[in-house]
Amino acid sequence: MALEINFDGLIGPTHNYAGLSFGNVASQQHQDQVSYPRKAALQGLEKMKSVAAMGAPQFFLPPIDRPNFKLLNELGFCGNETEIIRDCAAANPTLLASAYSAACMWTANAGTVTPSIDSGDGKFHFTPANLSRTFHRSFDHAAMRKVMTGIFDGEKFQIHDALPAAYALSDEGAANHTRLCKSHGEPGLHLFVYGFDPFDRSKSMPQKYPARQSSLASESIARRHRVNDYLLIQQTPRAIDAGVFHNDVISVGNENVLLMHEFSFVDQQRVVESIQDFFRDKDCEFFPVVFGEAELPIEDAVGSYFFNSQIVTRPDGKMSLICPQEVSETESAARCAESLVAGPSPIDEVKYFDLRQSMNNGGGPACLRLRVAVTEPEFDSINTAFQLTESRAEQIGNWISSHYRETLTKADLADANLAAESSNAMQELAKLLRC
Ligand code: SUG
Repeated sequence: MALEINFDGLIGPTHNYAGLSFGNVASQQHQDQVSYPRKAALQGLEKMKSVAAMGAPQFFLPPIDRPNFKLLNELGFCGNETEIIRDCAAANPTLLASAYSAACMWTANAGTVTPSIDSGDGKFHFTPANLSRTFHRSFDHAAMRKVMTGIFDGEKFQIHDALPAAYALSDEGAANHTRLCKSHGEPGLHLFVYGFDPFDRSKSMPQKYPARQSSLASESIARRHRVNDYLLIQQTPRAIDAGVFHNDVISVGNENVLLMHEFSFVDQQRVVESIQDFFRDKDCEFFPVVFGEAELPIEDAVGSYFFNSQIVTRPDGKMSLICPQEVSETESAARCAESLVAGPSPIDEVKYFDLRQSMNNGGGPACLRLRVAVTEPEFDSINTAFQLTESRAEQIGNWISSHYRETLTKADLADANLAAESSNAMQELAKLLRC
């Protein structure tokens, strides 16, 4: 027996809109708008509670302490915390916003997981993503590794260091990786989707926005995790230029279902055939669902985040599509969701969630969760402090309500009280998780 756990990122108290992600249309569109950290965190919590109620084990990853004073020290700001914030706000407000970023909430970028059943050495592997293409996220991997080591403790879990932080190895984790399988406990086929190949200039590249995932990073992770069965697939430059900065903005899979746009992958027909071969060998029906540009224009896919829906297998074996509310508000995307439910795949219901605060920074339901398939003995050795039981959800809800500000503006980041409040909130969370 095996099961798939969702690890959602608990949205941190400094959630703000600083427009830091070039190529992420929502982040750019909401630059300098007022953010609502309390609402953001409660929206994320509601989604977690609903998924847990559907019978899928739900855990969470705590936010990383922000602002990142270590970074600011390294970049030459010194004195006490109030002075550091004051001086950085005066010298470079964008740098201060980067140090305050709550982007670790999108745990689909926390790293890449290989379940033990899919690894040549029989171990569970995790590599934190170096996120070296986005400055404000590029310092999270060490803290992420520490958190994961505390949760997955023991010989059967191999928690690696992030890949070296080089352009040629830039890695954005599970957002560019999909595991397909007959059921979560059966061996899987891993789709590693990259945006650029640092060693092959003949491959087409996006012209407008940066490609984030390197093929060398994807290939290296597959190798170090000893992944038995995988495909390396190039994302279309056209999609990246339309604002698809991660593969999970244009494709989503679960077990034997894969939803794609017609512009998801280079050489898409060959990709689908290779997946079909995998499922034929396993004697399992495969459901590839391709949405064409005519029924779902790529701008609508990006605007609604239809493909960033989360597919959850329920205990009865059927699947639910967890969609952002924006899908129901986008005619073409809403029609695609309806046609999916009416079609032959195991997806038989759609649930809409208001995740607007995260969505405004380019993070939908699937961005907020990292999928972790484990065997039952592995599950039994995971640190359950991070499991979202009903009582834990209540504690976390109260913690959010008493420690988070209602609103945050760019100017608020220069207020040293925010740093003190955030640090206090993190200490209270640590206490709560210890008891
Ligand atoms: O890396 N946004 C994140 C969104 C990540 C979404 N994750 C997945 N697709 N899996 C990013 O672009 C916005 C930060 C800002 O603008 O302040 C940001 O980092």
